[in-house]
Amino acid sequence: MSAPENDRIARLSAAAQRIRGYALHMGEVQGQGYIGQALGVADILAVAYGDQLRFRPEDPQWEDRDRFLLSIGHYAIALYAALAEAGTIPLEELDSYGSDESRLPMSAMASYTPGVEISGGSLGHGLTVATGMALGLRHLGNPARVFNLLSDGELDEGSTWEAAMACAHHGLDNITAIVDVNALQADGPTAGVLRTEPVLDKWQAFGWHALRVDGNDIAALVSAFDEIADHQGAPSVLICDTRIGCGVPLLMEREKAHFMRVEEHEWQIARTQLEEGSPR
Ligand SMILES: Cc1ncc(C[n+]2csc(CCOP(=O)(O)OP(=O)(O)O)c2C)c(N)n1
Ligand SMILES: [Mg+2]
Repeated sequence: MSAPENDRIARLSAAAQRIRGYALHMGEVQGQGYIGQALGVADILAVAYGDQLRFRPEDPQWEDRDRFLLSIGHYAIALYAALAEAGTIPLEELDSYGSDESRLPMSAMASYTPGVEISGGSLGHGLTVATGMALGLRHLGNPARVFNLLSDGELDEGSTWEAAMACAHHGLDNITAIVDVNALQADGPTAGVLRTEPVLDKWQAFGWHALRVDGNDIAALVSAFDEIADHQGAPSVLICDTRIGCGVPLLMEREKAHFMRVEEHEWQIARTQLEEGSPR
């Protein structure tokens, strides 16, 4: 790898670790939350916000911005951490996470938070909204791109596949779906709730340019996103296999990881493990 490329990976890896740190901090404010997912998608968000998206942190409504749509409202903690790293949300504001007067509710809501494009909660709607936005931008001749981060649980929803068909039909190459395959849902392992594999083949069959990478490998993410940015004529999907709790072994080992409660004495252990750069 060339020296500038090494620098790029090192810079994004450091950003991902800070995003993990911010997520842990917010988790500690509430004592619980969707912390495992945030640690799992931190690398994806670091590359998206630190390398791929065109946006102005001080002007979240800039009309030429690339749109990043989080359809999984419960991953809000991950998005706030990324927006703090990007400079859209002041770092001090993370202390208010989840409190009554806060702009940072536990489930993402567009009207509350700068940089949050859509409200989440009801799963399976992000890609439908993204489709409309991508069509609208193309109609206006606006070169901005639309990214949608969705979960493997959202692949259970018919609306996701309806949108997938529409994107391919309209040749929306300004749209990139990112699927967080953490192999988990609220009711247990994805494979047991509703089998979604082979995920790559399904998106390809729906007419998408589809890639699959280790979603906790920054170098792999960067090269996949670069390839997608150059791809024309069809929508792209980046399927990311991620590890819940990545970077913090204590939390990776939790049995029921969908919603984590972390004991008071465990936060220090989690922080230390993250700072030590524990094996992932
Ligand atoms: C339409 C809809 N159905 C059900 C739910 C309840 N629900 C909340 S989170 C969740 C799990 C979905 O899977 P995924 O997003 O992959 O979960 P995770 O990886 O965070 O465990 C479910 C079913 C919902 N929010 N929306
Ligand atoms: Mg999941």
